[in-house]
Amino acid sequence: MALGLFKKIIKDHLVEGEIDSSETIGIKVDQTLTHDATGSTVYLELEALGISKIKTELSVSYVDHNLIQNGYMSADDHRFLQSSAYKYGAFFSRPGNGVCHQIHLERFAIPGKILLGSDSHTPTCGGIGMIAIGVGGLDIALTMSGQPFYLKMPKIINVILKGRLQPFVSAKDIILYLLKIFKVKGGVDKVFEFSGPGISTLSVTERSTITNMGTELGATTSIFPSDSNTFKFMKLQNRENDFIEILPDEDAIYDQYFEIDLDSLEPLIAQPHSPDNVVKVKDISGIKVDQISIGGCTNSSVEDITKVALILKNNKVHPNISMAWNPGSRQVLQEIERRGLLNNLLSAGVRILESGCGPCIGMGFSPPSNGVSLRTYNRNFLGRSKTKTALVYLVSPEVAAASAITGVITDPRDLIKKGLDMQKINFKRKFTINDNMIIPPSDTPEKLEIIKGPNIVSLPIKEGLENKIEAKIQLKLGDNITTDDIIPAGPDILHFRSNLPKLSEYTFNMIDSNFANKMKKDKSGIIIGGTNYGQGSSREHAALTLMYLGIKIIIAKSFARIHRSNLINFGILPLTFKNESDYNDLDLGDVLYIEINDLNSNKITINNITKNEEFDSIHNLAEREKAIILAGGVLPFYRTKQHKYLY
Ligand code: MIC
Ligand code: SF4
Repeated sequence: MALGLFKKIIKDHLVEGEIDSSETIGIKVDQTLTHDATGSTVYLELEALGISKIKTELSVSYVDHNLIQNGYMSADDHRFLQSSAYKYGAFFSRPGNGVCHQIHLERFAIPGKILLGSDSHTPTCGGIGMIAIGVGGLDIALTMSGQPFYLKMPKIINVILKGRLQPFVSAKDIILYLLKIFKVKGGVDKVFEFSGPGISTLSVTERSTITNMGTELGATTSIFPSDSNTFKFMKLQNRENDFIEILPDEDAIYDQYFEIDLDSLEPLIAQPHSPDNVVKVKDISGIKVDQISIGGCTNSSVEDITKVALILKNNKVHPNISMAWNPGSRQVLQEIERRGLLNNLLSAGVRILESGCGPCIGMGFSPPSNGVSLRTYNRNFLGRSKTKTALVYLVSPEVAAASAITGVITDPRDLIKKGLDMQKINFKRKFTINDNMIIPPSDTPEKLEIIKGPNIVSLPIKEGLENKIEAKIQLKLGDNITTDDIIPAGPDILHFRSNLPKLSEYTFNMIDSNFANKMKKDKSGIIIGGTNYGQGSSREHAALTLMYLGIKIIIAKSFARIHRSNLINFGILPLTFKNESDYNDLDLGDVLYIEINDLNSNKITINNITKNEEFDSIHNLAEREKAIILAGGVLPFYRTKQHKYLY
């Protein structure tokens, strides 16, 4: 049977289930990536699971999110991660080497393989022709210990690209256009597979900008074929030996088709506070800008920063604007320096930050009060920049650079200069490859010790789910609640990711500053959510802290994919309303009574004791998920080692 690319790769890795169903399948995973903000928990989970050696072909532990080392806590985390990587058999990318996705693409990604990452933007590597999926940390820990990864077989949308982007319109505009059409939940349980004549005009890093931000569609992943452009990229990286061509079968059939005419696209911009709030740049041009930041993992390639450096050449950053660049990787920084372009940025007045996530996750360079910030990143959720009053817009590098010169939001086509044809940026020389910041696994792990600082606390193991639950609604929320809303990041909090009791105090603190205190008093509770509850990052801490505080059940109109899995992994029951209108009848403080009955029936009737009313909910759990929930989560489930899901 003719297969598309995603299904072809899945077929090669299938250990359970059918590719032509919409049921759960099990797949073998080749590679994993973790980073410091999620990775320390992953290594604590390996400890809790009693694993001593990683079984994947390749696992890499990156340090890119919390680089500040203000005090001992993050420095201890880095040392813990480095010693754990040595001990378990992972590669370790040292702090300052760059963002996991950019480095993985440069140095480790291989067409045709399957990569799981404990970060939602793992699909970045889909640009090279591999399946790359963002998941919660426990799913990573399980695959690192040799278990298959289970997912619901997604529907595949074939995005057919035709034509060619016009000057000053870029790959970022393709993904912003998709967000404008499909919105932040349009991709849930879907894969975006790109094809068509237009793909030959896009380099691997342009493709990766698109697959990176496909995450904001809620998609399971996005993928491009591996073709001659992929070979060119791998050759630049001195990795042509890892190249294989993988194309979809010509007559492959997809679940849905969507066509984009690249010639007709224009520069686009996502307005505050959601990546899908997209309009044309020309429709809002002229808004005064206070701050611009470029880099991160969406637009972090040498091509991207070359465009910025060419536009800024012999120009100055407007005096009212503070502009910074956090390079995606050290390789990008070195390459720009070698090509003589770093000087364009420095002369124009761009601040050079360390290679890493930086301002994208609120680690410094926050905008001023009520400030307008243009960012080439992928998320502009309220408060993510750490300035709650700021207005953050998401743009392409071209729009960022043009606006830096004028001081206001600017369509770069208004600044077109003769001879500045961005489409001609073409790299022929191999990049300077320096892997000094990547430490390979140790040959003598038995001689090494894992070093834990005082802030690194082992994980609790939860009891199984009770059959009868009576609990109060502790929070009632609207649509599209993000994991940043549930447990924020930033310099004050990030170092508590390895210290659950401390971290849990910050749960929902941007929405209800008394939430953790209420939970400490009541010790149990239920949360009510709207649609797409838990969108955004993969941080399993958004489930872990709720488990720790005693939340038993979340009833929502719908869930984001990764967060729903994280809830199950930590033994919190995710239920959806059978009739969405029942959401309106629930109020904060209502006491609900629920009988689980081994989750035998997909429908669970809930009794609102306070209002003396009843409504129905649905769990839609696969068999394995039911068993995990009943056991109290993945940790107690796998520790029993007595079930058929153990390989
Ligand atoms: C993000 O962009 O939100 C993060 C920070 O990279 C997260 C990971 C995390 O919360 O640790 C993600 O995207 O998964
Ligand atoms: Fe880092 Fe931002 Fe990318 Fe998340 S989205 S991995 S915080 S650069």
